[in-house]
Amino acid sequence: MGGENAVNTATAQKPEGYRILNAEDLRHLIAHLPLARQLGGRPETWRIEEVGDGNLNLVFLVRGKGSSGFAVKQALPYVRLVGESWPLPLSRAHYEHSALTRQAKHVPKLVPKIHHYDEALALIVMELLEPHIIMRHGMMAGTLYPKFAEDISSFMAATLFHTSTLAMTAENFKSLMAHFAGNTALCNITEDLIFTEPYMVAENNRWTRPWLDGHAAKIRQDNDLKIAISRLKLKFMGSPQAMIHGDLHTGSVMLTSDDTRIIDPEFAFVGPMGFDVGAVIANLLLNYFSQIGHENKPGIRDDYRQWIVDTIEKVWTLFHRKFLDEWRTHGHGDGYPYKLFDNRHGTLALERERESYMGRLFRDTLGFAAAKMIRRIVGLAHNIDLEYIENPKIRATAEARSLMLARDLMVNTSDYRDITVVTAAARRINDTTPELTERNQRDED
Ligand code: SR1
Ligand code: MG
Repeated sequence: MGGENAVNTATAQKPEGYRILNAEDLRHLIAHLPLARQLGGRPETWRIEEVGDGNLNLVFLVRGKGSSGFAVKQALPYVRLVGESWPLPLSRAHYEHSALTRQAKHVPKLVPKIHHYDEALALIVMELLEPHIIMRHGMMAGTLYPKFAEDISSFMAATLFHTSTLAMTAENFKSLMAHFAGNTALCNITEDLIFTEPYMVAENNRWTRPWLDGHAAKIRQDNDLKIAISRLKLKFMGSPQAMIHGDLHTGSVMLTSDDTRIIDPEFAFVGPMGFDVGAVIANLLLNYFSQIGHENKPGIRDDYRQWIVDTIEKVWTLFHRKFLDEWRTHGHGDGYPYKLFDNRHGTLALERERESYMGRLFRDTLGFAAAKMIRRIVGLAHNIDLEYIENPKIRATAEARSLMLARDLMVNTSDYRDITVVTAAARRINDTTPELTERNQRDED
């Protein structure tokens, strides 16, 4: 797992002055910062708790007088999910801070405000998002988010377009690439956990046993799938299109019914745009298939399933429209030089090319979405949408259906002409694939 490199980089990048904070250390630290005034009251009265449930970091909530408060994120020098045996550079806080700052220039209302950054402690103090919750949790409870598709499509269209050469000069874009080029350890996690390990025997892999033993084995023997994932891996490593969030799943979204914030861009680097759009679609699809495990009566979540389907379709169609709008209005980057298309025929040709660009981006999106679905079922880090389904047979049924769609999306991508073909396939698989039984589980072996 990117072994020696990760260890060396982690050791080399641990800055002087770093220590892992506990609640009391943090109280002391904040008490000496000007932002302490915003909390009001004496430091002893602040309520501080560590609530991080992600795979990598510590997250503290600090509450002062009234509704005042902060969320404080500190990078640990290792992967929290695994422990100290897997070192990870603290520099990810630097990249996260940098990505948040850049995103805020384009979509200030869709990211958390930063109040303080301490490079040595790898610590970011942000606005406390309340009463927001992590989207994954809300979807597991069947909560509708009417603004989500609008907001996430605005976030992706603006952040991806404005950090690409469609909007930027070649010179500025190269500085951006250089800036994020050091985030190699985080990219390495993605390269291993998403694009490699689920397709081989690897210590990190796990799945719902014994139900999916046969499915996991099939994946490891499926050369068409292995070629397809390798092409996607090449694209991930070698397509610097824009500054991407890099981990845009529904655990990186905090929201209420009328406010959406995108958090946690520590995996940011200059990579393929479809990786972000695909992450959103993958996580909505996984949640769609997981609903069988969250409804207390068969069919009771049908309306919710319909909302997810509508949302998936809207995410793509709104993103498509907004990205093109940005391009038509602000397309002054070095990517498609305006002077080449400066007459009526040129304008028409450029407009056709824009549609063709979006077609390529759509296919990338589907491929990356499929990769993100498969890794959450047979790789190391799973989604609680599926993990929290207690009955393993039901969980495995939802997972098997997800794998079925993902495999087809990845291998037969060009059969999916538009997003409604994807949602129709999801619906068909969900409605017609029988639940796993002991017998068909054995048949898969
Ligand atoms: C070891 S880190 C596992 C996963 O957690 C993050 O959210 C990323 O998705 C990463 O792949
Ligand atoms: Mg995260």
